[in-house]
Amino acid sequence: MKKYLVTGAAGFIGANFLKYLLGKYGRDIYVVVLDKLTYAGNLGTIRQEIADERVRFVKGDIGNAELVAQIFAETDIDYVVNFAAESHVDRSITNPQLFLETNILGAQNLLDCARKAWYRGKDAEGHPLYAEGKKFLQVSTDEVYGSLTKDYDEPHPLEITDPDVRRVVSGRTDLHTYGKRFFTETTPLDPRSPYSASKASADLFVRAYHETYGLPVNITRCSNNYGPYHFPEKLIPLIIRNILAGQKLPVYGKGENVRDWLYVEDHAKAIDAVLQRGRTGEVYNIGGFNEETNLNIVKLVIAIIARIMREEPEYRRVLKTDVENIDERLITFVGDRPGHDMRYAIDPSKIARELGWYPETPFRVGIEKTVRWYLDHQAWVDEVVSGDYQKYYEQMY
Ligand code: NAD
Ligand code: TDX
Repeated sequence: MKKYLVTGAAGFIGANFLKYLLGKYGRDIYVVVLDKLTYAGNLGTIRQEIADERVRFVKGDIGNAELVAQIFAETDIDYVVNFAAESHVDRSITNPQLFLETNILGAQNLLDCARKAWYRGKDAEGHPLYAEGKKFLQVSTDEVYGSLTKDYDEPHPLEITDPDVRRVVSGRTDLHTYGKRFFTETTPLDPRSPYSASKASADLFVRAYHETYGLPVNITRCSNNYGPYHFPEKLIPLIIRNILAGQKLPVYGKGENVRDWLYVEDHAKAIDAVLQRGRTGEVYNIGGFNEETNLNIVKLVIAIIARIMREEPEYRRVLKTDVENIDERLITFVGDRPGHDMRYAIDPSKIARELGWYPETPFRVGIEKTVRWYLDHQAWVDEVVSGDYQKYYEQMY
C-alpha cells in the first residue's frame, strides 16, 4: 500500500487529483491531506473523500515545521504531492509576500521534512541514502518559463514531428497553436509575475534538494487547467458565473493573450504517471496542445451557455438574467494585468514519449463538461464565494 501526503487537496487541482487517486487505487492507498483552507480551499469540495477511511484530513500550513514533521512521524509517507500554493497571479500582484511564504518557504519546509523522514544514512561513497520507493513531487506551472510571442493571429494546425509523440497523440485533428516556439523542460526559467517568481523559486529549491541531498524528486510544469471545482476568481469559472448573473465579462487588454488549456483530470493522470514511472530528478512538462486566446475562450463559453439555455429550458432556473441577454454584448474590455504574459505554450513531448501520457480530453468535450458541471453545482459556487470573495471582486473590477 502506498501512503501519500497530498497538500492543497481542498483546492481545485488537488481535489480533482484526490478524487482520481481514490477512484483508481481502491483499497490499496492511504492519503493524508494537509490544507490550510485559505479562501481557495473548501472542505465541501472533498466532503465525501475526507469521510473515507483511506483519508485523513489535517488542517494546517505546509510551512509549519512541527506539524509536517509530526505527519511524517505518524505515517510512513511514500509520496508527497505538493499542490498547496497561493495560485492566483492577480492576487500576487497586490500581495506578493504571502506568495513567498507559502509557495517558497512552505515548499522548502516540506522538502526538509521529507528529507529528514526519509534519510537512511550514507552509502560507501558517502552519498546520502533514502528509504526505498519515496518521492517528492512538486506541482509547478508553465508560468515559470516566462512568456512566448504570438506568431499567428489565428489558430494554426499543430504539426507534431516526433514520430513517437505522434503515435501517442494519434487521431487528434483539433490540436493547434498560435506560435512557433514552445516551452520545453530545458527552456530557461524566466518568471515575470510575483506568482511565477515564487513558483520558480520553489522549483529551484526542489532541484537543490535533489542535487545537494539526493532527495528523490520530480517537478511537473503544467499549463492552465480547467474543469470542476475551479475557483471563480480564474477566467473560465468567473466568466461562467458572470454570464449566469447577466454581469459584464471583464477581458484584460484586448483579449489577445494566449493560454494552453488542459482538462484537470488529464493533469491528475499525468501526475499519477510521473509518480509511478517518472525518472527521479526529472522535470516533466504537461500541456494540452490546446492554445486559445482569452477572447475566443470567453466567446465560446457564451455560445455554449446560450445554446444550453435555448435547447434545455430547465437549466434557466440557474439564470439570474433573461436568456436574451446571454450574448457577446456582455464582454467588456478592462485595463490589462500588469506584466501580462502574452502566450504560454507547453511542449509535453517528453511525458508523451517516456510515460505514454497525452491530453486525452479534446477541449470542446472538456469545456462542455465543465460548463454543465457549473450549471449543476451552483450551490458549490455560492458556498465558495460567500467569504471575502465579494470584497475581492469589487476591488478587482
Ligand atoms: P487553488 O488556489 O485552487 O488551491 C490551493 C490550495 O492550497 C487550497 O486548498 C488552499 O487552501 C491550499 N493552501 C494555500 N496555502 C496553503 C498553505 N500555506 N498550507 C497548506 N495549504 C495551503 O490552486 P490550484 O489551481 O488547485 O493549483 C494547485 C497547484 O497547481 C498550485 O501549486 C499551482 O501553482 C499549480 N498549478 C495550477 C495551475 C492552474 O491552472 N490552476 C496550472 C499549473 C500549476
Ligand atoms: O477576469 C479575468 N479576465 C481576463 O482576461 C481574469 C481572471 C483573467 N483574464 C485573463 C488573464 C490570463 O491571460 O485570462 C487568462 C487566464 O487568467 P487566469 O485564469 O487568472 O489564469 P493565469 O493567470 O493564466 O494562471 C493560471 O494558469 C497557470 C493559474 O491561475 C495559475 O495558478 C497556473 O500556474
